[in-house]
Amino acid sequence: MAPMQRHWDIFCRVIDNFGDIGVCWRLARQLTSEHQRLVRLWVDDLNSLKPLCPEISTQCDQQQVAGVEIRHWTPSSTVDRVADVVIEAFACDLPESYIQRMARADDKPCWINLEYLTAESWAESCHGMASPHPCLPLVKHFYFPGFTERSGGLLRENRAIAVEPPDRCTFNPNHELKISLFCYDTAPVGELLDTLAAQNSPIECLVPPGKPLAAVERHFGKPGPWLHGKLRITPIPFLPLDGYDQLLRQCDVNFVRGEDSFLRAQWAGQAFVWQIYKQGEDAHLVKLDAFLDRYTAKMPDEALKSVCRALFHTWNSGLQLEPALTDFLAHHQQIADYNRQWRTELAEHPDLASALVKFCSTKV
Ligand code: TRH
Repeated sequence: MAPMQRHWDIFCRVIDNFGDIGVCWRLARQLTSEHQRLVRLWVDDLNSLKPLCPEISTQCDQQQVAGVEIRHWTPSSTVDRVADVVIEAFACDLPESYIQRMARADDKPCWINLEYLTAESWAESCHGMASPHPCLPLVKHFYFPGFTERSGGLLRENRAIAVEPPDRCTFNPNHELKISLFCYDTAPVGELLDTLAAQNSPIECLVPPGKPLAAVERHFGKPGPWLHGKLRITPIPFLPLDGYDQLLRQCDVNFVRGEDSFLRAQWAGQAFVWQIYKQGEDAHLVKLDAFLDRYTAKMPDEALKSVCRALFHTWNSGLQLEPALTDFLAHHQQIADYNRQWRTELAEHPDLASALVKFCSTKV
């Protein structure tokens, strides 16, 4: 039987925003709480972790939070030991000294490059591929999260689907539609707000700080909160990770972005709209369509598919948002019903942390 692989090191370099650290922090916490691993999370930017996890001190190079040992990763960080499993998140390049230590270890660690999530089918063919080091006795494996059993799974803590979104049968006809808005500054936010304001029913739009709030402020030219027709727009604080997950469950429609909030919106089981992270040569548009193909495949009718596709496309292109959004709002309850079925189907596959633990145990 394979040894337990108790010690895990996760290395995270923050490129921008919060997704890189959001994914790594979730994984570190889950490996600790659900798999009893001893995890060190090496992160080069504690300031990016702080909003998600306010308990940390940005002044402290080594601290324990939620059972995870958080290390500030700097060029001068010294490494006292190598772990049994080493996760290099998003090809962040491990320190050379660490790689040398891995190569000298009697029991070579399992070295994983954790890739970004994509629904594209090539990722399934590359999942698990081995890449021998050109000159050291080490092998790195590529680990691709994904939506099917042929991939590395999706990050999903036990509690992610243990809590149901509020039961919509209890909604009354005067229900004020609640929307959360997490997006990049390239999103057509002005058109979104004008279209929401033109709806017949009352709507509240909750806006976290950073790019979403800046876009709203640009549109109105003054600080909020704002009242625009029947639309109330309320700035909210950046919530700790679990609080944000809860907010997504409580909103009827969630605008999400990047990777981690995009996935959380799917566990929340409410209607959602995704602004994908832009890549060179419009590679993100292929990724967007790959997701839409999988996600809409089992929708009950073609009309609903078109409604979702249209809004995802216009939200990302910035063109012709108004008709697509109006249609989407008219169908949001049907979309939420479908999303509950979608999340149940996704949850039938092993989650990423469990699949990763299993995968690593076979690579010793
Ligand atoms: O912030 P993002 O755009 O992050 C990323 C990075 O930019 C990364 O470089 C890129 O490659 C990747 O996207 C695709 O979006 P994301 O992934 O949704 O990360 C946001 C995190 O912030 C997520 O973990 C949820 C968390 N969050 C909170 O904890 N509280 C909040 O109030 C909000 C709005 C978000």
